[in-house]
Amino acid sequence: MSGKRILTVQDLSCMGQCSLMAAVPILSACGFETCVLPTALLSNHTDAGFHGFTFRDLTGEMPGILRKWQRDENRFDALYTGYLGNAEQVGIVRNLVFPMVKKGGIKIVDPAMADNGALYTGFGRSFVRKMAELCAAADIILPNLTEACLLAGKPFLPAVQTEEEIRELAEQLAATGPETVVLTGVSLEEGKIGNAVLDRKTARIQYSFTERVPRAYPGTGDCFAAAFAGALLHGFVPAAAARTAAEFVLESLLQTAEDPEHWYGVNFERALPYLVRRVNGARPLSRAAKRAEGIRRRFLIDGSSFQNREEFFQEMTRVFTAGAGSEESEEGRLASVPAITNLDSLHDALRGGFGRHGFGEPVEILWTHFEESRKALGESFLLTVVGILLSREEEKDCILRIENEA
Ligand code: PXL
Repeated sequence: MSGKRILTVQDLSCMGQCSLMAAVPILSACGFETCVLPTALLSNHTDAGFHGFTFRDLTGEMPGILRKWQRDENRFDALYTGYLGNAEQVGIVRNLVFPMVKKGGIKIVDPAMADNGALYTGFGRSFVRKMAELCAAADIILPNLTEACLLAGKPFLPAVQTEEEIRELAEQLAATGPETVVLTGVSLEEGKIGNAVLDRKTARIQYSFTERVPRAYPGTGDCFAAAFAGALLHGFVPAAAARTAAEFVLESLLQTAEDPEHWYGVNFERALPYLVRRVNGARPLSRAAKRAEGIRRRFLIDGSSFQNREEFFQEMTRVFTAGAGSEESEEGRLASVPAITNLDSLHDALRGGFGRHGFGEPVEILWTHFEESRKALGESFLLTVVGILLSREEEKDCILRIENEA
C-alpha cells in the first residue's frame, strides 16, 4: 500500500495542532509520501482563545507552485483539502488542483469553514456557495453538522438528532455529486458522538459512535480528516476509515484530558502509535502482548454525569458495555449485554468478557470530575467503588486515573 502520494491543501497555522501541522505528521505516520500546498501562513489558528492571529494569504503563490508541478508531470494518488483561506483558493483547487489527481485517484474535501453553529472568522455566504461547488465535484466530503447544514442551506440541527434528519441531510449533499458523504459530530443519543457515512449508490448509511468527551477542542476535525484519508489509502472502506479516524480522535482527546490547561488542540501526537497500528492492519494484539507492551484499553467516566447511585450505574453501563442490551461489542461479537445495576455486576463487568473489553484485558480508567462524584455518591460508597476498580481478583486488571477538571 505504501508508495502512494497524497497532496493536502490547507493552511499552515504555526501553533495550534491543526491543519497542516496535524495532516502532515498523521499522513506521514500512516506511511504515505505527503506533499503540501499551503493556503496561508498564520501565527496560530483563528479560535478566539488565542486573542487574534497574523495571517499571510498565500493565494498568489499557489498557481506558480502548481504550474511547476504540472511541468514536472507530478500527479497524486489522492488529494485531501482542508481549510482554504478565501473563495479564490476554492476556485484554484477546483480548476488547477483537481486535474492533478491521477485517474482513479481520490479527491477528499473537508469543507473546514464552521463549527458549533457558526462560520469561522473571515468566512461569509459567498465562500459557502463556492465550497458547495467544490464539494459537488469531490469523491468524498467530510463536513461536520454545522458545515453540512450550511452547504445544504438548511437550518442547524439540534444537539441530538434523529436518523431521519441525518439521512435527509446526507442525501441532499450526496445528490449534488460526491459518492460518499461522511457527516461528523453526529449524536443520536446524549453522551455519544460519531459519524454517519452515506454511500450514494447503495443509499446505505453506516454509523459509528464513541463516548463523548465533555470538552471541545479546535482541530479535532482536521485530525479526523487526515486519519480518515490515511486509512482510506490503506484500503479501508469509507465506513471503516471513519470508524478508525473517530477512535483515533477519541484516543487523542483522552491523551489531552490529562492536561486541563491545554485548550487549543488535541495531543494527537501521543495517539499516533495507536493509529499506525490500526492502519497497518496489525491483527489485534494478544492479551499477553498487550500486557507486555503496557497497552490498555481506555475508558472515560464522566464524574459530572450522575447525581445519585442509580445514575452512576447507568453511566457504568454506558461506559463499560456501550449500553445495556447493546448487540455489538468492540470485538464485533454478538452479545446481549446486561445492565450494570449494583456493585456485584460492576465487578463482573470490569473483569471483562461480555462488554467492551475482553476477559482479563488490562484497562485504564480516567475518572473526570471526581470531586463531583464524591458529593453525588458519598465518601464510603465511592471508596467501595474505587476498591472494586482496583482489586486484582480473577484476572481483573484496571488502573485508575483521577481528574477534577475537564
Ligand atoms: O481546525 C480548523 C482550522 C484550520 N485552520 C485555521 C483555523 C481552523 C479553526 O479555527 O482557524 C486557520
